[in-house]
Amino acid sequence: MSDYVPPKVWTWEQPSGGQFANINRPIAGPTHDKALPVGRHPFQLYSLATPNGQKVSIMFEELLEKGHAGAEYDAWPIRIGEGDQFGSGFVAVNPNSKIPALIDRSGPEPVRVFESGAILVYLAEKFGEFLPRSGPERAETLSWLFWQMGSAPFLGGGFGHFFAYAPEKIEYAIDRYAMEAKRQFDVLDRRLADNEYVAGPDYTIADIAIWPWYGGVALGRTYEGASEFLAVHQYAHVMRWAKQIDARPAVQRGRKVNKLTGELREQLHERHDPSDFALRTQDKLESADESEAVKDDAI
Ligand SMILES: N[C@@H](CCC(=O)N[C@@H](CS)C(=O)NCC(=O)O)C(=O)O
Repeated sequence: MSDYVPPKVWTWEQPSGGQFANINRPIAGPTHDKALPVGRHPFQLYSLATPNGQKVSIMFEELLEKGHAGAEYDAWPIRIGEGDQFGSGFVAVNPNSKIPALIDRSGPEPVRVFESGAILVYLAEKFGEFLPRSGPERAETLSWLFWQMGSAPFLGGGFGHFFAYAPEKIEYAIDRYAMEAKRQFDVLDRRLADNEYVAGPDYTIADIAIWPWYGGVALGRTYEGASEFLAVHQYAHVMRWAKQIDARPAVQRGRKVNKLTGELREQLHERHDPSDFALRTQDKLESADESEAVKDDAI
């Protein structure tokens, strides 16, 4: 038991400890001037291959897979461990200083979109894909999309943080969030018992949002030891769905975009063209930096 007694007023006196403490601040806004790079496509994505970042690169790759050439995009890595999210250019696109953030330059004025859920809806509406246009199917898809937005912070910021990243293992916190994470897996499992995809018979932006988080844990890719600790094999329908989505070519490409860590053949630091996925030349592999300070798998 800790003997910590909270003071009357909290002050920011020391780093909190734990992984990622260096990027946590109690204030918003830019810390430095830095313009964002701009490529040749209408869509400019500023991101990193965390679960939140993967959602958008998977969405772009799925749109391209469906033949929407207008969905070509440039994807630039935002090194959140080095504070890129606090640069003036990035804050102008997302005042919340978190990846992913998007600029659509296809119209007369650039349009900024931040928050992964908002970006998925924006792209789904623009291309008429992965989100039913009306009726109960649309309501169901949006319900699960917003379920992810409200639930995943308990899986990531709660369970993942205290299980994997906190400076000490606190039983109370791990118990509290393991309980909630398992409850959420059960919610998904019951839904997927009767439905091929989360929103029903069709693959939608709800799957695209939920899979990087819950599929990542189910497939043992996120938070080392978590899949065993949470006994994810109990959720047979989630496992079936996670593997099914993992096999999609667009998902396999999208996971690599802006990935700075892990196996070199899984990394694509910048994406500007479909051929970038094939261009894993020896030069690129040799110049890739394996010693990135921040893991980009899940924060
Ligand atoms: N609700 C946001 C969450 C985005 C988010 O938490 N991004 C993290 C990486 S996964 C980030 O940029 N963290 C940097 C920071 O907190 O400074 C979304 O869905 O887009």
